[in-house]
Amino acid sequence: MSAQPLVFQPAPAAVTPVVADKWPVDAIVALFELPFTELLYRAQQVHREHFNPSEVELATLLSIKTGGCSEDCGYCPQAARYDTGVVAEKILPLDTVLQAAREAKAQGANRFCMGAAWREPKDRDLVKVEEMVREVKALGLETCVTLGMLGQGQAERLRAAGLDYYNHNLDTAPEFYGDVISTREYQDRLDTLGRVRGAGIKVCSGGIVGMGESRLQRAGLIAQLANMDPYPESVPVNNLVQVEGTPLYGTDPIDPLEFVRTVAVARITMPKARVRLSAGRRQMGEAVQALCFVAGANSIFYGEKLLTTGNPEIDADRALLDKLGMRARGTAVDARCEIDS
Ligand code: SAM
Ligand code: DTB
Ligand code: SF4
Repeated sequence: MSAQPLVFQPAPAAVTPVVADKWPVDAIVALFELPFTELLYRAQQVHREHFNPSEVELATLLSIKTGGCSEDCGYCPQAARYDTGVVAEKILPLDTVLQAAREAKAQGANRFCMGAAWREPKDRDLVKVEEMVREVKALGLETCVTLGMLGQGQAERLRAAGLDYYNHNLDTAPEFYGDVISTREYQDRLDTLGRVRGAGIKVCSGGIVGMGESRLQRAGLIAQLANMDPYPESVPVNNLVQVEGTPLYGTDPIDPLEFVRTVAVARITMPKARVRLSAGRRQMGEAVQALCFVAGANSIFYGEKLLTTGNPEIDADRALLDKLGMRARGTAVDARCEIDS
């Protein structure tokens, strides 16, 4: 048998598999376009597969560093460049933070979220936040911080301090983002979320509606979140709190039923996430909040203040939950267990 001549074959080109998005934007728009009752029915079905529909998580916020921020987020009262009446303060001392966390726990909060008006934390600030995380966690509360963009190694430091969640919102769809913020890019936000995930911290990420975006852009925001692999464990849906002096003050508010639709679509596309009915509840009324719970919201900010603006009084929230026959997470005797994500 004659030897086969050696023929050099070019190495096959590296093939990068194209992974199709789990939730294409048009599929999300189609959900938004369902008849309202059909959409809420589907959302409630998905919700009941993974959660007890009568149970709600209570997350208390504290601004640990208020105002004087260098960024230009068009919604934010804490940006130094807007005249909103918010006075810049230094980072709070540890004992003030711990006092607030003890009070939150006494009021029945599950999670304590600490927010700072920074573009990104400096390393010397992070040392103080690490201490806060350790001590708040030791009180038996879940911990969350939102400090802006994280640099190399910072997420790992927070994780080592015991941090459970990092909040960093995408805020809106990529194509509307530039209308709202110019001092950092959408990709910067995605990079920070990648660092948080990479460090083993649970991701809390959502956005704001009612900033003048279109329905397509609301669907675009949800597509960004729902197509992350894995999607965030916590998804805050904020309704813009309009603050005089910010560029977005005076924007036409979103139709309340469109807000409810947004919550329902978040629930359907991210079935195991905690969907938080976040900022804007004070302006919302009880009936719209009740619809949001039917649509699958199962977390709220709890306590009379968000970061710088108002939130419903604790007594009003207790009365609302009572009226709806709902209970705080962890307090129900017969609570069906959450299915871990
Ligand atoms: N400075 C950090 C950052 O921007 O990532 C953390 C604090 S910042 C105040 C956290 C989030 O609060 C923002 O990303 C935005 O989604 C939300 N937020 C700020 N002002 C708001 C407003 N007026 N209405 C609704 N949500 C708001
Ligand atoms: C989130 O999604 N909403 C919260 C929290 N994460 C940090 C902040 C809402 C801020 C509302 C305006 C204010 O009170 O300053
Ligand atoms: Fe600064 Fe955060 Fe407000 Fe933007 S949202 S201005 S980064 S505090």
